[in-house]
Amino acid sequence: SAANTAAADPNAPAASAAVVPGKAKKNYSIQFIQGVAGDEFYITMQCGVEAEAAKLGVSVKTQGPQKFDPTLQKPILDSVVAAKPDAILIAPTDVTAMQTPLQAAAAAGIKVILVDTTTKDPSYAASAIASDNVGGGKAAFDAIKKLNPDGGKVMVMSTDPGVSTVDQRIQGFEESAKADSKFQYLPVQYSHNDPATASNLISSALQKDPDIIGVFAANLFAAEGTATGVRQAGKTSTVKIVGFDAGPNQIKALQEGTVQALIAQQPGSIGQYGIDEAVAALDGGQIQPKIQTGFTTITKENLGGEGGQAAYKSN
Ligand code: T6T
Repeated sequence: SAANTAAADPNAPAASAAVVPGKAKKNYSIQFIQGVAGDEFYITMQCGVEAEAAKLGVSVKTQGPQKFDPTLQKPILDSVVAAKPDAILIAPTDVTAMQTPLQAAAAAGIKVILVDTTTKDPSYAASAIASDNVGGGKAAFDAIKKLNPDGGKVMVMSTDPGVSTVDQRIQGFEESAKADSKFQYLPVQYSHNDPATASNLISSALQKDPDIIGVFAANLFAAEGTATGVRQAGKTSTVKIVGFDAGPNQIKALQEGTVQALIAQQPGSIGQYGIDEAVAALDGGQIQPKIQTGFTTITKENLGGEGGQAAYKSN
């Protein structure tokens, strides 16, 4: 299965997810709700969603909140549920706040497929598809260790507590860092998915601890802001940054040397499998309740090969 492949070799491409029907039995209406609009990770996922929907002959619409924020995502979900689509693909923005609204959507007879993030108790969902985020956090630590084998102070720049994906990445990174006596793990900073906030937070952190040797930036916007802050502090040569995600700005930062490694997810595949599972659930076919997709560690060295192919689309 995809899960086994990812566990055995994080660099292996995710195996094909589902028993994929050639065509859906009906032209179902499916709604995709992103974690946030305008994020290249979810834009790439949308491409996967739309391509698979066209292949299987179902209709899909996409929308997302202006910020990665449950108070903005919940009203979108509520209006989508009121329109009664056959299925909803959603990346919930908070493990707690989105739990009850999603349970209500499933109780209304709509098939719910979780893509990327999850909630506390996802038992209402027909299927959940996500990266190996704990594994990705561990891979981020391995990348920092490779760049700085002598160890030192490391910290994580996250978005918000309660976002399942980034919390799992932190968990993986923290476990690895604490297991290695050469490294000192500093408290996580929360930048609210805002690059300017991440930039300010890393500037202050570097004033307090000028000997930080590595930062794991747990998503695209955290990485963007961290790179800016480290560059403005003139610390690019001593502070190694490993970012999660591979949007166009992250690839540029890697090329310019302001970021040293990226953990690239497979958002297109997550979207594709999301549609497969929605159609399987609606057709009464064979569902895979849990699918784990892989990731690739990209550095300047492998950017032209497999790494380059892992980059996200910007539109
Ligand atoms: O890292 C992705 C996604 O996996 C995460 O849940 C939220 O942030 C991103 O969308 C990147 O901005």
